[in-house]
Amino acid sequence: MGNYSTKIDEKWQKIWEDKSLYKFDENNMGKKLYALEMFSYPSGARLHAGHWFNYGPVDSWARFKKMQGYNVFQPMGFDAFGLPAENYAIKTGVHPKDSTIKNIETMEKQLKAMGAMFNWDHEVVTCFPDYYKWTQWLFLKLYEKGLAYRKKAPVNWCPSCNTVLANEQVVDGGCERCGTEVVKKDLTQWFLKITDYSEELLQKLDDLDWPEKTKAMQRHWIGKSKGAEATFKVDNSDVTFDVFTTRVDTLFGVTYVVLAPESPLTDKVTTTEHIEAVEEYKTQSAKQSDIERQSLTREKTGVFTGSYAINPVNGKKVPIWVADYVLATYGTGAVMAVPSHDERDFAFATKYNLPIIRVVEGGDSLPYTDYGKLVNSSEFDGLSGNEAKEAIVKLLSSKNLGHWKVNYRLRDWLVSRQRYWGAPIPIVYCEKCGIVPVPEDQLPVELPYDVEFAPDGRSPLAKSEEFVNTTCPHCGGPAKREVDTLDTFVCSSWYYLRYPDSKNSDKAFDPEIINKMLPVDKYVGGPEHACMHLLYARFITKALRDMGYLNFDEPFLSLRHQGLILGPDGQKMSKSKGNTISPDDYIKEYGADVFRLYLMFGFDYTEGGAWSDDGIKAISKFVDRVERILSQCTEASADKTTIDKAEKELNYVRNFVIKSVTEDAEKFQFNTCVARIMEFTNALSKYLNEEKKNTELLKQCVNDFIRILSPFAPHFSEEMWLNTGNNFSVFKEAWPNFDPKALIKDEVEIAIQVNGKIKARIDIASDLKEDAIKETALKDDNVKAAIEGKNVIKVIVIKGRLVNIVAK
Ligand code: ANZ
Ligand code: ZN
Repeated sequence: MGNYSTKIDEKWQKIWEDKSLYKFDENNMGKKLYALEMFSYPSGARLHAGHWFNYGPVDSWARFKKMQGYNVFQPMGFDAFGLPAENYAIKTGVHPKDSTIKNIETMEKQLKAMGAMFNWDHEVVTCFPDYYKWTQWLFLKLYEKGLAYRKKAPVNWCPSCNTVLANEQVVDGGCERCGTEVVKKDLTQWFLKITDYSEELLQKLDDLDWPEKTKAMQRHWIGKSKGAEATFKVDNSDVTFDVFTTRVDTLFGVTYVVLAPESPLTDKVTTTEHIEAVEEYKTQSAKQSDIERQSLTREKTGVFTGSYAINPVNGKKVPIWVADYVLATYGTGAVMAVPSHDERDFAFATKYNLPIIRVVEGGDSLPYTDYGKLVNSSEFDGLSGNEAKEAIVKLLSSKNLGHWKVNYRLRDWLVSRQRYWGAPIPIVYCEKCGIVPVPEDQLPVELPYDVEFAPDGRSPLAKSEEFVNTTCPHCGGPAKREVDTLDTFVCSSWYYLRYPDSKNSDKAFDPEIINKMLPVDKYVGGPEHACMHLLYARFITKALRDMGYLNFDEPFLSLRHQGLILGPDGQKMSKSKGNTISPDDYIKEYGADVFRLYLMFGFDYTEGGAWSDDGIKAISKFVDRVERILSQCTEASADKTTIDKAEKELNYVRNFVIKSVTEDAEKFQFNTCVARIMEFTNALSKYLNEEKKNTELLKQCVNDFIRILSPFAPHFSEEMWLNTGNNFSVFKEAWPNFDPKALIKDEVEIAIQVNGKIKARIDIASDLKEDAIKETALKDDNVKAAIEGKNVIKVIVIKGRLVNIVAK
């Protein structure tokens, strides 16, 4: 048994803190490195293996960068508003503020036990007034700039969480948090105008060092679509409307048009005898989610409005239908239907016996959704898809009946929440003055403590007379406060800007500091944030830039996602399955470094995988072995100075390992880093068996070994560094360099096969020419015996590895 334990952890954590070893040096901005892990939610379930997997390996990476000379800033904090604390309060009666503060205390302790280089003097907690004051300030700035607005709209409502949700928080038709099916409600809510930035949010993705999959998800979510708008006139009426289409080349194939049930146009065009059916249909479709409505496989439904529209290109009259496969919120909320070349239109037309006219050649049957030469399209017949689009848009625009058009799927971000535990929206409603923003010098609008927060679909703050009733900042008359709180994603959309200047009481942050400290150089967190936090933060950065508070475009230049650590059964950890791994117990037993090393060695960082107790035991044994070998290395006595083969081999491994670990750590390939360090351990152990040892070389090896191990096992390595006669601290040391010359082997071992069976292994000069290798191989005694009496038919040389002889 080795000496390493939590005692060693505690000893070094205290020394590090006493000596402020990890303090960020504000005077060395040239080498600043902002390493950021997504901050955590202060949950009663404490710090779990997933948090550890996010923070531990990234801290190792940051330590590696520190040793490379970077001035590392690695802050930590808490995303402390939100529903779990409120739901817990409803269940237990413990106030969200009290439970949150208690959870933060526990998690801080746990995080400290990890021994990461966190800059605790920069901690932020989003539910404290000194933070949310500035979240409210941010909202007011967006409002001033026209980027926050209030509107009545059909919004997503989670009946279980009793609040509205942003589009991004609806996953497969369900609430992102609880999975309950989301319904539509007409409500007046606050929105942030993220759509003003659709194009930039899309374009700038190209330059980011982010996982391709995450970029693809954002691209898809932003959903840029290039097409055209064409204007249809309602027959016997002055009403006209536009449709958005990506296939304007199929305009001659339109046999009906469809309006979304919620489109204001629907009521305008519906004739008297169809009102009843249309109203009935509207009620039905309000109950469906957008996902259901867009599903390709779902049975199409719809009703006729009684009106007809005129096709702008050929004057043909086509019926106007209402159907819920058309969404009111996309394009113009109206679609020209081409059943011959669109699957949904085809299914609909088939069901309701509407005509189907082919206008594009190709395919055996309809619908044919690819491009091809036009047919049944009068003067456009014979044109290719692109030619036809150009020609038809040209014709339409000459008649003022159409033009090119780009659409985005991205919608504005709904930020009102009908819940208690969040930052109050700093707005007052005055009978005389209308919407009045709370002046900056009156911030924060404090969240009152004594509130009945049991949810009933209304905002809990509405029940607090004391909170609601106020005076108008503008006219001094009676006014009422906004009672909704902000989506917690607003709090987390700017926390990385607060960290470097977290104590500032005059401003959200000092632009001078922030412009030097940001962008974040490496951001690490879960992939589930792809289209929420990671999109919101980019938007807020751009908005603040345009208001003059920042001078950079993107908050996170380089992003990595950690994988998921599963329970020992390979299932997602959950209390109900009883397969959760509590880091605390393991740390008590093995020490923080063994826990961290196991996470880094046992899993591919971006993949994760199933927990294994055997795995962590093996790592614990490895750490003990390292301790033993290092002490044997230091105790070995000097016997000689000449350089022999064993020394060369050890020196080769040493340099190879330094090179590999440097490259792999950079790429977040931590498992191979640890594997290489294990190889180094084996090489040292082997060399210790030599009868005569070069202690100078051993000393250098031990020195390098501890330095490259230190980011991965920080406490243990400090102890080893001290034990091997060095001065505090290994983290003040430079990361070792490798000697490229030591990596050129002058001899290599190759295997010789005869008819597929290995007959010999020989050492040859590594620069030996192919012919000479063949000759040497054929001269070997074992080989000679194996080919005795046979004809050598072929000799194949695979350089540096193998000679293959075929003989019959
Ligand atoms: C006629 C047509 C013919 C279409 C054809 C497609 C194929 P993206 O790529 O997603 O932008 N569309 C337009 N607005 C819609 C809405 N509010 N709800 C549902 N569908 C809508 O898709 C654009 C296509 O989706 C448009 O092109 C339109 O159908 C439909 F052979 O117009 B198309
Ligand atoms: Zn007023």
